[in-house]
Amino acid sequence: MCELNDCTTRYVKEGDTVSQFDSICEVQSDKASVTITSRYDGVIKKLYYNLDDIAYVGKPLVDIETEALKDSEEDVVETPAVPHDEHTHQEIKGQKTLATPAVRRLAMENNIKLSEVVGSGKDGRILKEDILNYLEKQTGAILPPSPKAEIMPPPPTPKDRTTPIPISKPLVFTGKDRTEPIKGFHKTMVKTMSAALKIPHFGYCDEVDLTELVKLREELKPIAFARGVKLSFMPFFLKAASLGLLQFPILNASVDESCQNITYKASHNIGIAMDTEQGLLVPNVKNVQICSVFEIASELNRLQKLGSLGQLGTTDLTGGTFTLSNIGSIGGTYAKPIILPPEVAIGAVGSIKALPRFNEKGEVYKARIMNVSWSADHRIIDGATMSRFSNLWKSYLENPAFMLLDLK
Ligand code: CAO
Repeated sequence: MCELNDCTTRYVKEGDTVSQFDSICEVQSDKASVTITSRYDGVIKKLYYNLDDIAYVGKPLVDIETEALKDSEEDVVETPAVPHDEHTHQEIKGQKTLATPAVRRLAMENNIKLSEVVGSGKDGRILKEDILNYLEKQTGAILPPSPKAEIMPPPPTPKDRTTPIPISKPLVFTGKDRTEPIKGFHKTMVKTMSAALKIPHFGYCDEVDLTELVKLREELKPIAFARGVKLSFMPFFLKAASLGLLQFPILNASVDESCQNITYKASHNIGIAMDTEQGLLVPNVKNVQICSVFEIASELNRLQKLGSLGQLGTTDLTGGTFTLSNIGSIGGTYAKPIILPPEVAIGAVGSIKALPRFNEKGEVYKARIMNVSWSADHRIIDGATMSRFSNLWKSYLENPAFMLLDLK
């Protein structure tokens, strides 16, 4: 069967002049998204697809009339299979030009060749500022800030998220049903979740008192921030899970289709369910067992930034061995998480809420309570194991100092 890619952004229209390596469009498969660049200098004669159309791999994408072929025929750029690697790289005369699609768009809108701009970002990445500086030098013009700014605003707090969500498109009641194809990353969700249906899920829930962790994070947050990293609760949840997985390796395992063999994974590549504009994505933090809480936070920041830009690559999205889902950053108390095969366990946490609880002396205090819901593959994991793992995870989070004893 032919692979399909969805056209998600188009940078050119018919009649536009393009140079080699100029961006033509972005396409997205169920694995990754990629910017397609022109192989020729010439004029766009025909576009074969509209935005959101499905482009077929190997079929024409655009016709480009080149100088050499002006009086004969046009060259064709075909839809490539989306590669499974980083997709913000572009080869120019043996050199790589690094820039996000938003920066490429800005350059294109101002007729600037990326190859002429010196990038001030990491590894020579071209930033929005570099384009603006270049333009200022060329024309003396200062561009107003683009609505699709490169610097992302801070992510919304849960409070913001629970306020009514503005509707970008006015809802027009047509009275007619609407059918649309399932595309891009949603196709992955269909495949993964259909496969997950074959797994007999065992569910287990508990509540965790995060009063101490809330205090600790308040202390550490400004320190991490001063070192350029936003410290949420997730890095602690991941580290505590990894310490637990060292004691219960069956939860960080995979089982073959016929259930004959279990493979215990050496790495704790912990996936994080991420709510992005493209839908649910689950990138993973690699080797959590050898990372500090700060390193996990830094990696999570990187994944969140890429997720918000729609730029998560295949390396980040594959190889997970265990998953945590923080649905509580949006809302809710309980969940029924679905295992991502070939993994065998997943946890979902709800919102941290201020609730009355009793201390050891029987006095009521204001506790910070979060619920956790685990699902485990009951073919190879029994309820007692799940419960013991959960108790250990919970004890690390309720008494963060315990973690110190086991941190390497
Ligand atoms: N309860 C209360 N506050 C929470 C919280 C929770 N469960 N989770 C996060 N917060 C707080 C954070 O601490 C942070 O607060 P500060 O601004 O004071 O630092 C703020 O909310 C924003 O956090 P965040 O969401 O940016 O970061 P995170 O590391 O906590 O979560 C991520 C990252 C990717 C898990 C989250 O953004 C997300 O996408 N969650 C949705 C997951 C999802 O869709 N799950 C369903 C999967 S099945 O379809």
